[in-house]
Amino acid sequence: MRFDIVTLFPALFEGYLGEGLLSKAIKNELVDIHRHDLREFAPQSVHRPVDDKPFGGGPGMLIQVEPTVKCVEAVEAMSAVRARRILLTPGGKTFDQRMAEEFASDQRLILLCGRYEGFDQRVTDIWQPEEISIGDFVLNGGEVAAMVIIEAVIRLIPGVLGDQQSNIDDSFSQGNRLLEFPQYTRPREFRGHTVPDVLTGGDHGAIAKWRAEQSRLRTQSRRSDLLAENEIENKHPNE
Ligand code: 6GU
Repeated sequence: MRFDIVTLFPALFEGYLGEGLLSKAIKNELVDIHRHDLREFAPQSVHRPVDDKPFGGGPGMLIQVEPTVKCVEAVEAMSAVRARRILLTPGGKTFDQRMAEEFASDQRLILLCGRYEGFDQRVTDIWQPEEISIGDFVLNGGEVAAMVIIEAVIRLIPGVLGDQQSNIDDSFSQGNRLLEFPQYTRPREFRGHTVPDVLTGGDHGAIAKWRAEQSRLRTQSRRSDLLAENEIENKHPNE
């Protein structure tokens, strides 16, 4: 799978791409990540500006339509593979595991990262990307959000994780839209805190039942919105 990241700060991704699961996936040619500096499409003046003040007034600066559209069009033409177009903005649709699963089945994603107060509206009107946010808070730019999306997506590409089962057990993954149950490893006792007996008893039926119960309890107390969602989804059409 190919990712094209369009950003004013390509160096922000350096450490990120060089470590852990992601660098292994790149080495094994499961993912191919290209970074593109939006500023290379700015006018050939000394400072190469890509931003300007908003018409109508207001705080901050906007990234201009011309360098952005020229950049994403050039990036698109770098490969014959059709790309899903994503613009990262706090005003977008909230990213979730379902979207990660959908993106993981694509061959190519272009991630356009905003800075400042965002892009001129005509970037969206002309290029027609999907606008995506990673949650209800404001970041300085879309770069960290792009990393979040890349990380959530590459974990779903076959061969990237050591143990594919962990994808299925993880909170929010396919077949389990509830939170994960608590887990323990050695020692059995630390500062008077012990491992629940059921986990060391060897009764696998009882363990599965306990874990399902714990998932439900945890979800009920922390994220009751997920329980409501699951009930709607699992309902038989005649019910
Ligand atoms: Cl995608 N960008 C910015 N700047 N802030 C965000 C975001 C994106 N998602 C949540 N907050």
